[in-house]
Amino acid sequence: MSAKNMKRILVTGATGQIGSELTMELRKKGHKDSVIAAGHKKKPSDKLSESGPFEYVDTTDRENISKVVKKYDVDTIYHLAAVLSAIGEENPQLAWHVNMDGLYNVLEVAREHKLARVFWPSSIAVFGLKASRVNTPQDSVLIPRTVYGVTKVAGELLCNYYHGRFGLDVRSVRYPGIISSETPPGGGTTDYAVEIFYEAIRRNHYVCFVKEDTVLPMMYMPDCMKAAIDLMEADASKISHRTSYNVNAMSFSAGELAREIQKYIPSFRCEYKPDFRQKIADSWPMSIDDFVARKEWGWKPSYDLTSMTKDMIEKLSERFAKNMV
Ligand code: AKB
Repeated sequence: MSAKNMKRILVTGATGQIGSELTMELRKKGHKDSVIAAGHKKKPSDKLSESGPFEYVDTTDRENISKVVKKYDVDTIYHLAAVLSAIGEENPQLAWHVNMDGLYNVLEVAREHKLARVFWPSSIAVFGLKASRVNTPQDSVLIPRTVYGVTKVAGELLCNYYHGRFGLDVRSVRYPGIISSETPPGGGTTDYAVEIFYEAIRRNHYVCFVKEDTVLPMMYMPDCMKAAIDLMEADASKISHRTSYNVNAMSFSAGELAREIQKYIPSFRCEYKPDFRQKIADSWPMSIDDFVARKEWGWKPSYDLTSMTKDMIEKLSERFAKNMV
């Protein structure tokens, strides 16, 4: 790729669960200096700060985003900075401020500077009790119970508006719970599906905050990154949904996950003590129908419960052995 045509990408939320790995993946795919990682308060890992540019950016401050976009001549933003569902329920005002003002600022900066493309993740949290919980269709009733879900529905509509009104090429997927071994998630309802691996390896014991038979849709990090990158690289003519796409990978209960882990760590024991997050989980789909994403831009995940668990145990065990956790 010539230097002139090279994309200059800004990743907000780059110290978070998805951002930390997606930044490295994008750097691997292109010139490392053309992917600018942006975090807010958290110190970046050495890997992140040594492999390319890093900036502190508060996405609730539009001028702050604008400055970085100008400094690096950014033409693409992956806007991942967000407050997740459980923290959102503890502090709804913060969730609204960070999620809505942050997205609005990113869209405004993208409009003003005529950026080529924006990626913004929505979530299965857009669905509520009025949507069918099994194979939830792409076009369903969206009446979420959480403020996080409310910000995701409003965000989807705002993205769709910016596309229709200003021609901004904004793209989005509705992520399920994301499972990964590099950076733990912070403050989501699906966090148990990551914590369980850390505690199984560290202590052979985990107290799970949802019931054993709670089923939710999940996705492994390589597929999570693939969904974002494939959608961003798809020809614009293939994309008919400018709200957000359902993307499915796997669905399992907390008990099924514990039993899969026991195949590698037979002494592992999981207890179930549901807390306020159970109610959130019970309002979300158990599985989602992603027919539209598969048809329009060729979405196809690679990992299921078996292959994800094997890879997670291997990767995390290695990180524990090297004292990297
Ligand atoms: C959360 O649990 O809040 C997130 C999500 C499903 O969007 N992981």
